[in-house]
Amino acid sequence: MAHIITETRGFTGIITLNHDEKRNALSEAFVYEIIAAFRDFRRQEVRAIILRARPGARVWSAGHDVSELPGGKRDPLGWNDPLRLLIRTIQECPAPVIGMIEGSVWGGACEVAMACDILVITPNVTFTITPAKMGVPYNIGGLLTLLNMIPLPIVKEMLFTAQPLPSDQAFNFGIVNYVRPADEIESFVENIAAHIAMNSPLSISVMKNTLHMLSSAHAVSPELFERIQGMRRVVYDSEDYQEGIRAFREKRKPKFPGR
Ligand code: KGA
Ligand code: KGA
Repeated sequence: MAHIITETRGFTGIITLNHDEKRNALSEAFVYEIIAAFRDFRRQEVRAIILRARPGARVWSAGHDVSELPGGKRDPLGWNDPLRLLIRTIQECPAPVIGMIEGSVWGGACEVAMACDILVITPNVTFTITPAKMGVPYNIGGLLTLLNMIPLPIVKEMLFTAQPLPSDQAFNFGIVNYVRPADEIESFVENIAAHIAMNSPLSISVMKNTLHMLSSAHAVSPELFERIQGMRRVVYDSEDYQEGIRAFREKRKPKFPGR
């Protein structure tokens, strides 16, 4: 059964995450559905895409499907992990993606939001970045997605405390473009999409692509890359990781030994 709803309005494609029972957790099957929708919209040459949850959703997305994270001794966020595929799909999509967000956003779903080109949120939105709650070493590209949107001291606080960042702070820090009440957000976002659709899609897609290439143009030497991967490996091989994943599955607070 499909867990997303897609719709085209003029030149705008709308993807509505519709798997409330699992709080829109990003399982492999769910992510593949979303990616297929992006592919269809590309074929239809839509000029803007709105990525949203159902009206009134309390959770926009609960992030990575934790039941699908490996038990240990393996990179939980490797190149072809569904979360990584989704992030690249959004970044490589020629049309701007507008994240229309209502409710709480967790873990990897924060990165999905930060991969969007424009963010419009309701006042009840919170962003909570959670790898430290699970002993997960977030991946390099993923940290860069966050860093490109969130000022360094703020992203550090979010990563280290894993506490929610409320909407007004997200707005004040320039992380989101607008905060709008739930009953206005839809027309507000569609209006932005309509403005985009009036402009040249060729000009826009090249500028989007170039901005992405420029903002990810960090030179990392092979040695530095291997060093970071080595540090990450210590974490996903650790007891902390095992305990984090186990605690999540057992719905209890983790007790991290720190090794
Ligand atoms: N992965 C897998 N299943 C999840 C899930 C997740 N991230 N979040 C929720 N679910 C399932 C949950 O197990 C339950 O299934 C159902 O969704 C409803 O959740 O009915 P079942 O089969 O038991 P729940 O908890 O009952 O709903 P709630 O009381 O409304 O609470 C909603 C929230 C979002 C607050 C709660 O579900 C929650 O805390 N979820 C986890 C949020 C989180 O920490 N996500 C981070 C995932 O990690 C991640 O993205 C990575 C890789 N990371 O951060 O590095
Ligand atoms: N280039 C050439 N001529 C221009 C011009 C421009 N950008 N803007 C105005 N003019 C001329 C216009 O053709 C007219 O000449 C005169 O200035 C008064 O303009 O009298 P003429 O010979 O017909 P107009 O439109 O009558 O004045 P106005 O009613 O007071 O309106 C002013 C604005 C600024 C609102 C209007 O002129 C306008 O929309 N201009 C274009 C603004 C714009 O879109 N600029 C972007 C240019 O592109 C650009 O910078 C690049 C490369 N880019 O963005 O990538």
